[in-house]
Formats: sequence, C-alpha cells, structure tokens
Amino acid sequence: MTDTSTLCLFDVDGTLTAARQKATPDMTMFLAELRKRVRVGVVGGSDLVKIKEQLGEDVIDRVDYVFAENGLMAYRFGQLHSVQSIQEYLGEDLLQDFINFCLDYLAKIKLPRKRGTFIEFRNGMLNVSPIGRSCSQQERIEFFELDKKEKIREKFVSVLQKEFNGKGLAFSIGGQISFDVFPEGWDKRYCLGIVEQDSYKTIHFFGDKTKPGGNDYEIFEDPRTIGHSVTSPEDTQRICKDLFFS
Ligand code: M1P
Repeated sequence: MTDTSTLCLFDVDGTLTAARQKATPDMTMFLAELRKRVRVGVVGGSDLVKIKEQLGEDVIDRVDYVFAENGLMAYRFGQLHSVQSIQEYLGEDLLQDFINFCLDYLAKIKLPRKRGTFIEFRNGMLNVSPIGRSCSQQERIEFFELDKKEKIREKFVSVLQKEFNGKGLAFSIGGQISFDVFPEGWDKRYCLGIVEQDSYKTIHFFGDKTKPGGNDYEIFEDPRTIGHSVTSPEDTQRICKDLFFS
C-alpha cells in the first residue's frame, strides 16, 4: 500500500537523468516501483517541454506532481494546478530593460562558437544562454568545459546582480550552458507551497546542485524537506532503495 503521508521530490538533470538526457528504462521502472510505496514528484528548472523529452510524454500521469520551471508551471495528480507569468509579475518595463541589457552583454561576448536562442522566454522565468540553446550536444559539452575555466556564466550573473540590484530578481546556474532568472522566492521552494495542501508528514528532496548557488540549494536546505545530495541518477536510486525498499 502507498504511504500517502510521505512525498519524494526529485530534481531532474543530474538526479534522475544525465544533464538534458532521457531517463534510462531502469530509472523509469524504479520510479514506478517507488510510486507503489510513497508519493512521487519531480521539480525541474527546465520547462515542461524539456521535462517531457527527458522523462516521457506521459510523465504527468506517471508521477503525482510535475513541477516544471521550479513549480511555476505545476501539475498535481495529473491535472494542471497553476501557471505563473513572469511578465505579469515583473511588468513590461523591467522585463524589457532586463532583456535589452542581456542582449547587449551577449553581443559583446566572443566565444569559440555561438548558436541561436540566447534568451528563452518561459512562463515563470527567463533562461539565458551565452552559446545559445540550439547548440549541439558536442558544442554544449565544449561550452560547459570552457565555462568551468572562464566562469562566463558566473561573471554574467554577477554583472546582472549589480545592474538589477534591488529589483527583486534571482539567478540560478542549474545546468551546463545557461542560467535561469526569476523573481526572488520563485526558486524550487515554490513547489512546497503547492504540496502544503496535501499535508505530508515527510517530504524528501533529492538533488545534485545542493551547494550555495546551485538551483537545488534552497529546497535542499528548507526545514520543510529532508534533503539528500546525490552524485548521479544511480546514487539517487541507491539512496531511495535503502530508504524505501528494505
Ligand atoms: O534542470 C537544470 C537546468 O537545465 C537546463 O540547463 P542547461 O540547458 O543550461 O543545461 C535548463 O533548462 C535550465 O533552465 C535548468 O535550470
């Protein structure tokens, strides 16, 4: 019988799948087995299109909650629960000032390769990528390695933090080629407000970017969750099996 007083929430990239890759059949089976024991949810920084690419088109029916964009687009028990709008929240003026500043900064960066879709406009956040989201997998890895050395994203974010200080914006470097921008407080903790109505006794959270600055940090540290820091999808399964399969 399912223990409906326990919820396991999982980050996606690096926790259930390799970065921006599809879940393995083994992981899909594992989640189905786990769901027989406890309630299961996923909370990704990515938008719903990407989460579906990675976890399957029918992911909304295969877990209890899907929180895309940190929960700014939320599905609960197979139904759309709520969607936030960054343009309504920030207002057109600030939004345009921000986009224009980023475009100007992006135009001045010289990289070994630049592709397309430098700013992706989502429901509750913007995603900014110096190389451009339409790069190939190989170009993605190349940028990621360069960024580790040259801190291209970190420098960009610190310029934005200074320029937009006091405007209520938060920044998070969660993946390999981009960073997310959203109103303060709209990090992954946002989804905890949604599950509150289901009165869980225990909420476990599993993520790989749990250090300060990572996009799992705030929810991992939140007193409402028991945080688990994982090193890979295999590690996630190992920890869960110890907790729930014995
Ligand atoms: O889930 C983590 C991040 O995944 C993607 O990052 P990138 O493409 O840079 O690897 C993005 O969807 C990002 O929004 C998300 O936080």
